[in-house]
Amino acid sequence: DRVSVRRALLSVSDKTGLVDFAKALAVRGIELVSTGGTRRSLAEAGLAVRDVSELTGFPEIMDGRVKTLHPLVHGALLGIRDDAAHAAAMAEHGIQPIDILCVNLYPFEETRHSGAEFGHILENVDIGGPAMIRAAAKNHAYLTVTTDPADYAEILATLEETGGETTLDLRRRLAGRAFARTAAYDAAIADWFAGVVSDGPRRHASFAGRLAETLRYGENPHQSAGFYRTGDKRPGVATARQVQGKALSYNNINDTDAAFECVAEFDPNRTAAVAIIKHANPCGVAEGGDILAAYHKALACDPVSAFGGIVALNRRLDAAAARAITEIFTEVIVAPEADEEAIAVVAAKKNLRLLLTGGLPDPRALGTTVRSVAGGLLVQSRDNGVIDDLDLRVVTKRAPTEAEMGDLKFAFRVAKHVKSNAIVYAKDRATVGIGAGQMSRVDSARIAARKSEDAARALLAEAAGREVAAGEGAEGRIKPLTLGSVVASDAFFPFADGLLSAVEAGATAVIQPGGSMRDDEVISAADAHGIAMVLTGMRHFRH
Ligand code: 93A
Repeated sequence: DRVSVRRALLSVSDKTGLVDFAKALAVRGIELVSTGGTRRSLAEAGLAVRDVSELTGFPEIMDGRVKTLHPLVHGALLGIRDDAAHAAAMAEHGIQPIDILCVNLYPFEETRHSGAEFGHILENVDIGGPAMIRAAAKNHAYLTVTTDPADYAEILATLEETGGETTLDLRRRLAGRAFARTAAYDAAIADWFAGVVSDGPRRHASFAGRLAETLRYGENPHQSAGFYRTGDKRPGVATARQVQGKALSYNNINDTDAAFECVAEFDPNRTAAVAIIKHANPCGVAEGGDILAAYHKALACDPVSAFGGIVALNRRLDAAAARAITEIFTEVIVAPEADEEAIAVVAAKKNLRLLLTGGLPDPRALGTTVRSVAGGLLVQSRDNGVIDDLDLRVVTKRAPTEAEMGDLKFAFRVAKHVKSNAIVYAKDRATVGIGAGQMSRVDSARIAARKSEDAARALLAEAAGREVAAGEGAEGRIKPLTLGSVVASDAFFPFADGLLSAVEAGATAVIQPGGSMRDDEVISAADAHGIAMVLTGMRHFRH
């Protein structure tokens, strides 16, 4: 997978580091070929460099609009060297292979934001550069491509280490960066057009992907919105089949995604699981022997919030579960599959959206998440941390019992999908109190506990109703569901107060990442109350 380098083509608008890079190549005996302005810079620095028109036998024309767009250049970039026919074509047409392509593009982005007029900005749309970059990146089995002066040192270091060769690893990494660069460049052009030429909802087209659907509105009715698909085939809201119901709204799509990603944390071969989501936060998640049992347990956590929620299942929707779910107003049901009978049950609720995904996403899969900030995008790798893969450390005198440990893992799995600060109480593989999105962790803990009291009261009222009908009484039996529960925190407790408020609510074991300056204080507080505590070493912030 090593390729020795004999010829480099350099054509750059940003001349940063150019001369030093070219000099280092020349010292290695690498031949330099260049376009007009780049060639002049190199020649002025005293380097021997051939003009690309010498290579092609064709002059730069049309003010440079056509300078490298020539079969002798693109043949040199695209020819498969190990292919006999390609090699023969190269020989026949006198195509001299290029081993390093160093191109950075006309400064479209800078020009666009410089206040220049339309024609000048348009002239700064590079055509030949991206064509060469994409050709070289495609043919990275042989070529090294760089679009950024920041890469030069890395290339030179590899040449140095190998005595004048490039490695497949280097070429592949640089090819990836090159495609990212041309993608971003084209996105900037599309975005510029969108701001100049009004073309309805397609104005969002600068974001990655294809417009799949124009939505009625965004998060609020005064916001326009579209749904873009990236082409990623993993099961989820973007690839699901909508069996019935009204068109999905912006908020439905966002919440359904949150719901399905959450329930996918639970391996369907191990357990049935249900997640009920409101405003992108779980208001009840549970495991159960079957989907119906899991749904009842999930609903019990916060039946008030579940009204108008999104219900996600990790297994096939059956008729019994469909009947239970359709008893209360639900916006969306999302599941890998559904029985015919279940589909018929859901059909009675005309507006209810039923989405079938054909499978579950892999929580461990790599991926990227993107969000916009004023003037930019924040990009990060997907949170694919899974508790089963973590080294759990018991730090208290008392270790969790087996039952507590099962619930602790369950709660931490859920906490990953709750907006920070996240506090999740769980018992018998069901959430019994969820505190989400608070600025203080203590508040999240208190809210979760209070919600669990409300849920207990609701359950009691329901039981009382039944028992009154049966001539019995249910007075005086109210017990917050958090009594004897465990608690998960998405990030460490900065002070002991958050932990103490969980103790007050009746939790007997705690799971959290650890890593606070005051871990010792938090651990002592746990020991003082006979609480078992487990550290995960991994944080699950979600904002
Ligand atoms: O005008 S182009 O779209 N047509 C071309 O054939 C072409 N070849 C290279 N732009 C083209 N380039 C671009 O010229 C490169 O991407 C680079 O940004 C610039 C370098 O030109 P010079 O060496 O004359 O400064």
